[in-house]
Amino acid sequence: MAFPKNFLWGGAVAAHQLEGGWQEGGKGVSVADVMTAGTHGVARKITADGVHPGENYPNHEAIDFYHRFKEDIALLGEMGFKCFRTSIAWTRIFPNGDDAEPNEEGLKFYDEMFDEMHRHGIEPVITLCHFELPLNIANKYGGFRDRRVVDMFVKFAVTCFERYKDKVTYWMTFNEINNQRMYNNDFSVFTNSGVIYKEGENREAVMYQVAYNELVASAKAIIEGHKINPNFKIGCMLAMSPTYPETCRPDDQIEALKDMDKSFFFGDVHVRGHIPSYTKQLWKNNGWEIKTEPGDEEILKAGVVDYFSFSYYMSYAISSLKDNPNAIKDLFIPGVKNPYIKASDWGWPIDPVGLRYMLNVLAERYDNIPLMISENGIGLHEEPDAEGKIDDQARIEYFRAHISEMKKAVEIDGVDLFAYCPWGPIDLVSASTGEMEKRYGFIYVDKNNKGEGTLNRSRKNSFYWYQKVIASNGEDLA
Ligand code: BGP
Repeated sequence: MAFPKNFLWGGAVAAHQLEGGWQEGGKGVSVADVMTAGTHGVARKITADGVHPGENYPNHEAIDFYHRFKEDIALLGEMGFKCFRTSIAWTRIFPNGDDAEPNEEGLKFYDEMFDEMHRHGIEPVITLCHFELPLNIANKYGGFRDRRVVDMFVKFAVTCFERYKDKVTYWMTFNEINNQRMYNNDFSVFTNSGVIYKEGENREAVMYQVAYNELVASAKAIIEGHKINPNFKIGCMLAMSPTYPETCRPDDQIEALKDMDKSFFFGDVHVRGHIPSYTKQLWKNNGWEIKTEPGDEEILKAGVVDYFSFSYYMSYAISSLKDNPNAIKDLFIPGVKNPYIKASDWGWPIDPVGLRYMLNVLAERYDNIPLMISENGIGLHEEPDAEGKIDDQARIEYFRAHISEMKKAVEIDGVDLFAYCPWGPIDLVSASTGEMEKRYGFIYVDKNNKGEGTLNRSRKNSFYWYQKVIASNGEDLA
């Protein structure tokens, strides 16, 4: 058998993409609540000054998990989930981020949710900050530009650790913390760090400052978490897409190496506990003074992660040639088109072998650290047929190919993989486009991009397929 007996098969979501109830239970407004719906190629609008009448804010209701979590968790239980990754909306606990006391109603909500998971034998895997910072932190403090926000995050983390210390073992600090490496993209710094750029400032330097502050915040939270419960497993979460050189042209190798370093910076600090020399050199070459505080070095060193988790959706290809005709013009996909692989309807390259490659790279770089695939999946256009059935063969094929590669990484390459959480086991709001119709689920939710629909849930064909995969511990992929 390739996978260990206690392998955690599950799925992953984030609070803002499925809960809804954006003004219920004392919840404050988050950065996700002021993002309108976009479409492929049209970025979501950020209305940081508040909610504008007449705009469509898909996260306000999302799929109403806030009221339906029992029914939804029962469906995940029926599929045989061993774990379920979701996040705690910071604004349910500290509505403004800088509140003196936590909101008891918000804390109770997650108590009930975690109890419900345990009733179904599902282990919660909890992200503390998944693109849903309190909007007040973005507007009043400039997000993580302000060092005081580090302590606000740590206070939030400690509140959660203390409250749920007997219900949650697996934690992660910041979701896809390395997305902001694409510093020119307004979406990533806003969702990662609550940052809105100012006219004329050096975006890359700002990004490194906020990233630095977040890495310190993460390390501090990990140190505190281990004091609260030494059995906690606290990890990081990065979006890991291998960057391949377009050709064997030596300059393409350098481009690919430098591109991967932008992500490894985050992973290296999380795992190795210090700023890597190549990043220090980059800061020096550019004359950027990243503000640090006395004691930070010790904090980074002590607050290293227990495991490394990553999302895997695609690989990139990169070229050293300027004006390369194969260049991809997409907000989220750098580089050039890879002629050897196909892409999804949203242009996301589909590369199962890249997953095995990434697992190997991480295992080798970080001395076989325990790994979790905390997201993986494909967004598809889907509609029920006349009998209400959804035959999502393309999803089954996507997962079959990815799990097969993951199996090779475990069985042949010996990587220490302990969990697999496909993204969006139930249809939810897309993070990048705000669409409902970019569907990832094994479970269909009746709601369209305009927000119309009954919100009824139904099982797609992949529901039964994944159920079988879990029951056979990954042996039966037929
Ligand atoms: C990751 C995020 C998720 C999620 C997923 C799919 O970047 O961590 O929140 O949404 O990607 O992306 P999308 O929803 O844009 O298709």
